[in-house]
Amino acid sequence: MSDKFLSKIEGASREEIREEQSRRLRETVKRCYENIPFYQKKFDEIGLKPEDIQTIDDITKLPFTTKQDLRDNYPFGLFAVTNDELVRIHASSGTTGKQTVVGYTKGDIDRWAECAGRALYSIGTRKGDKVHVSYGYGLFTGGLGMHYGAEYMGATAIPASTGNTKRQISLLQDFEADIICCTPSYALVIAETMKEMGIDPKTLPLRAGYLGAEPWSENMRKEIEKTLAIKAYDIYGLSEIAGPGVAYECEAQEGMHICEDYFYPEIIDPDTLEPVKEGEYGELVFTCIGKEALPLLRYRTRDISALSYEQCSCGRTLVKMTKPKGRSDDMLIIRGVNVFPSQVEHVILSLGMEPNYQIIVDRVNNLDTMTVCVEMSDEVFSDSVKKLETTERNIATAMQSTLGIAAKVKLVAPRSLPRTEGKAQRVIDKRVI
Ligand code: DLL
Repeated sequence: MSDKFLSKIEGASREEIREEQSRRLRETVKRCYENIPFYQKKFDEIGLKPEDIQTIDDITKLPFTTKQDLRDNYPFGLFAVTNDELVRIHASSGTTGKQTVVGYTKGDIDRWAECAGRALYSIGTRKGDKVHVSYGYGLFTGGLGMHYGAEYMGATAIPASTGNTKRQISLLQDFEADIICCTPSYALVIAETMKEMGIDPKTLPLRAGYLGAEPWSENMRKEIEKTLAIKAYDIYGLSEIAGPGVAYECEAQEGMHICEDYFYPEIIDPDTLEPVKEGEYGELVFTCIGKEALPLLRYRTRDISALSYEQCSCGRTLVKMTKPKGRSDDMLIIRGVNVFPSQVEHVILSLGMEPNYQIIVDRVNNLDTMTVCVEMSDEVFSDSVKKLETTERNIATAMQSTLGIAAKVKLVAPRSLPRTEGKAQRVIDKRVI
């Protein structure tokens, strides 16, 4: 370990990084071809042999992988190892019956912990510091990801998990945490609750927050820094690739450094699938070049971002990505849970309702809210008020169990929702982030 960075590679020359990437890509491609029938079939279809991949520049010859491929191979079909080598499983939040399941070997967990550890180190966390982790612990990668990262780099992890904000604040006071890890929206809830409790955030030793798992703006950063009296840093990740720590903002805050020795990034045009020029926005694609259990090739994240290879003033040479500025699909992130409008539709239709609905997402008191307006048929419309209330409740219950988050359901009059000639506007996102 150097003093400046947690891992030497963070400051290595571009040639050294490329060499390491090429070596790991060759290994990964071989591993995929030999152990994952899905990839073997894809390679054979396009006449690609593992030996055709020699350097990192050959990566564009490889096929893409999508979330649908993970779903189609649910739960373990894309794993390159047998179950006895797995030490952990996570799953993505809020999907229907078939979730996106990800697995890790012991080595995968170590490398992921290293990435989350690099992140914490880069914002000045050191041995002796306490890291209060308020991301959810569970199938979601946020809690355990940052927990292992803190332990890996020698700090003290406080596994607070989510919920019970007043208790979280007492813990922050009593244990004197230095760093908090949570979603940006939850950071604001904590700030607001502190105010209600009459606690001045400046009286706490808390100095920084590692905030991510959902999109947030520069304005939100300012608001958090002011109301919580901390420095707010961005951290990015996705379960398919590892979890938090795939990319992280350092103290210089000039973009998020990607752990590109483990997760090789590309930016493509989501329509043509061709790479775009450096600095241009497009869809972020990752190839896991240091994963044993789930080494995904050219995984389409759907996040829209841009890359910069300009050296950072912190001295790190690792490529940087901009804050994701949207998605190339219709996935919504509501209170940290991934929600697809198609899931809402599935619930509504499965309960015999009409396929006319609208999802209204808003942010009230810094927390995301979701209201689903469902149009009634003439028949349902003539039901008694009591029966309509029961129908609303039934839809809400089904929604909660399918999506994993609560949604308010409002039955609306027949033919009252707007109709369009083209694509229906299913989602109205009123959040200003
Ligand atoms: O959200 C992992 C994570 C946990 C990242 C804690 C950071 C902190 P998933 O639930 O699989 O994993 O969701 C991944 O969330 O594709 C992005 O669309 C979005 N996302 C994650 N981090 C950021 C961020 C975790 N910093 C999806 N800014 C990703 C904007 C983010 N969007």
